Amino acid sequence: MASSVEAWVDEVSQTTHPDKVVWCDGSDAENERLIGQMLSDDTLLELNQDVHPNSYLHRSNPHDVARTEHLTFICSTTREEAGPNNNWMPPAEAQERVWPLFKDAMRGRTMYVVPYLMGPAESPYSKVGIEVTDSAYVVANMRIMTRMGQVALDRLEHDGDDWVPGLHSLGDLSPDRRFILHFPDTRQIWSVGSGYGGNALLGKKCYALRIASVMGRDQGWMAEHMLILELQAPDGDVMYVAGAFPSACGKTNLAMLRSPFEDQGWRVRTVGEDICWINVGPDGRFWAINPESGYFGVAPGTSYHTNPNAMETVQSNTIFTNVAVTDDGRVWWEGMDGPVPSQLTDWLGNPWTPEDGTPAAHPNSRFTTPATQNPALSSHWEDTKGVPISAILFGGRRSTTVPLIYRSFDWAHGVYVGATMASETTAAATGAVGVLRRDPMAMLPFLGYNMADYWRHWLDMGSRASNPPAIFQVNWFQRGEDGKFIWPGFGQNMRVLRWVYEQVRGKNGNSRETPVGIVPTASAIGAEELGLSSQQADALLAIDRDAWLKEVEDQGAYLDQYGERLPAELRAQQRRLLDRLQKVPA
Ligand code: GTP
Ligand code: SPV
Ligand code: MN
Repeated sequence: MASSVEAWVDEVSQTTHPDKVVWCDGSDAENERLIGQMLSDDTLLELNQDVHPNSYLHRSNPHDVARTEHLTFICSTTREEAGPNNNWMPPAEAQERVWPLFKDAMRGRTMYVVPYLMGPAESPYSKVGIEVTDSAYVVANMRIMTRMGQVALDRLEHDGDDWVPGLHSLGDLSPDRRFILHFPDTRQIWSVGSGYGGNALLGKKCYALRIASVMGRDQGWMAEHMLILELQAPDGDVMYVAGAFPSACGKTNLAMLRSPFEDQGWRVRTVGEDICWINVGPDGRFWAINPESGYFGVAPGTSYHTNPNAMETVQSNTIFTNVAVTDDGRVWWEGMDGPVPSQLTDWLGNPWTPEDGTPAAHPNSRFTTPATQNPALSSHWEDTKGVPISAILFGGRRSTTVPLIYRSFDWAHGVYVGATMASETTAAATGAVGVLRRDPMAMLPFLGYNMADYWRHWLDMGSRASNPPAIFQVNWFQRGEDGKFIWPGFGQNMRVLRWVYEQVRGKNGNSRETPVGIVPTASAIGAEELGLSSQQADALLAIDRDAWLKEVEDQGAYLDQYGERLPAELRAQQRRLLDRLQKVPA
């Protein structure tokens, strides 16, 4: 044990005053003890153990069901370092306003010290964190989501003082006394007042994205909100694709896609489904690792029809949060296969019938499940040097304007596409759902510094790589006049991946150039086979000049916020896009 860890734990307990301090080793015995304890104090409820072996239900506080972005802050020395993309709190104010919330916060509670490793055990890119928490539920989730215990302590022997402290307390769970703070200069995390997901599992968004993005900027690598998938072509050729989609916009589902063309040899396997750390390799390519070891996935919409691999993964050893439950102890959520049960207990613990008209499972209900249970897990998911990325997909929820897929012309154009992407908000964060907002690289809620500097970093990373990935934008979420999604999505996204593969491998037929980028033909995505009308295929792939003129204007206004810090290259890309669109006859 590094003495720096002991000193910090000591210091924290002198403020939080726990009744007991438990150093977690991540063992089965320890986990069983914690589960037993959580069953007895109702933190966990037992599910039908024949159907869901070693799986449990947790109902969170009803006011604590998603990330709270308005209570999330970057505590850099100056406001400019945090940028217009972040809430900023000066470190002195954090000390004054937030530190007192930790005073005596753990009286009557146990303080767990959780050492964890983000990334594969032997990878040079993996990093250690220590989370101190008074929530046993957080410990049980961290055990699934990270490599916890001895493996992290072993790593600490090598890395010495290079670890990130994360202090977490449930506090009183009131949103009025909830803060999620990140100190980029000292690389520390404080989180109080929430026990939910990205607010409380500090290895995930707080470390692996917000703090790691700052480390990546300083050390020449990238921490991204991306899935990583392995795509296999019929001749056995393998390609790795990364994808940045905002929260609840389809990363887990794409990473776990079961191909409808498996009999022809087109397959997808999962490397990661939420976070990706990228280094430039000696061969000039981007090499990516998945720092996590489990999936914290959105439950609603998951079914044997949409995502059979996920359904098989969550069969056992899974913690379900805020889902509904049947009278015989089976989990249920909206979108699950089969008829809607005539009665359930909803996510709040109340009796529920379909006539109630409310969702039985919370829209942001989740499963926490080990990656190793995924039947489609890539055999390379723990490769110490990572996997080489050939394509990056940027995607969001756009009812209109953005086509199913297009390819950018080059790296700088691709960075522009990522920098200006927008998406309709989802239940993954508290606040209004369905509101269109710019969410650059799907990192708006997850970047630890000024977005303009991040774009500069992206441009630089592309120059450092002699062979950077091709960049695409995707949109599974265009709606027709009936308000329904036009594209079938899920497994059928394989058709889009197939076109991506052909593009990257230089088979450039089946496409046409537009002012926005390179778009597939309707036959390349099998529009006819899917029974789409020519009108629907058109809507999926067309570039509406007037809509795009508005879009580009709005993109420009968004970039303006970053003032002098905005890389000139992005402004130039915006002008060129506008120019190309204006040349199209009205
Ligand atoms: P986070 O874990 O919040 O980062 O979300 P995510 O990006 O991993 O999204 P996820 O794959 O969990 O999907 C979120 C929601 O979108 C779920 O309800 C899915 O069923 C739905 N979804 C995913 N892929 C598709 C798709 O291709 N088409 C449609 N229509 N819905 C999709
Ligand atoms: C997201 O919101 O992007 C998630 C879920 O992956 S949470 O861990 O709660 O941030
Ligand atoms: Mn996510």
